[in-house]
Amino acid sequence: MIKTPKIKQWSLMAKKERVVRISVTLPSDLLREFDEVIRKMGYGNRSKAVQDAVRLFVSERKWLQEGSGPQAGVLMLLYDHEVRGLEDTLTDVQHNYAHIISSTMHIHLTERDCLEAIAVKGDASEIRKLSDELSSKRGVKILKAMIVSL
Ligand code: NI
Repeated sequence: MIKTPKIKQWSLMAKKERVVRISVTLPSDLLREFDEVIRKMGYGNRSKAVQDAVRLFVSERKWLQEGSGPQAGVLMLLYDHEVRGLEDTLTDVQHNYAHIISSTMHIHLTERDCLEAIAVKGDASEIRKLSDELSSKRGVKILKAMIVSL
């Protein structure tokens, strides 16, 4: 049997998969906003936009549920560097996970806010542990993850 990488199988499947019609109830304001956004993006029809939105949602949340296996991506962290000891703590945590962190980019956003983009590659459970440790620190305002399974 020829083994193709998972990511390729997935994109092929997305193209060939049979489609199913569903009916969804939405608040009218949300639908209006959705239509406005997709119109500006140049979508010709709602179905394609909904498919893309669902796909994005699935890939964004799925990594959190996968117990193990290789993953890669970026953790984006927004924090207040004036919270005492936070910067040192975040650095310490990252040193503990040096085996899965390829690089970190630090951006001084405002007087107080710092943005860090942490590139990660490693086992799902390790990435999740790192993400949880970072986001639970006082002074960390947002942690967003963009992770794909390999
Ligand atoms: Ni900074």
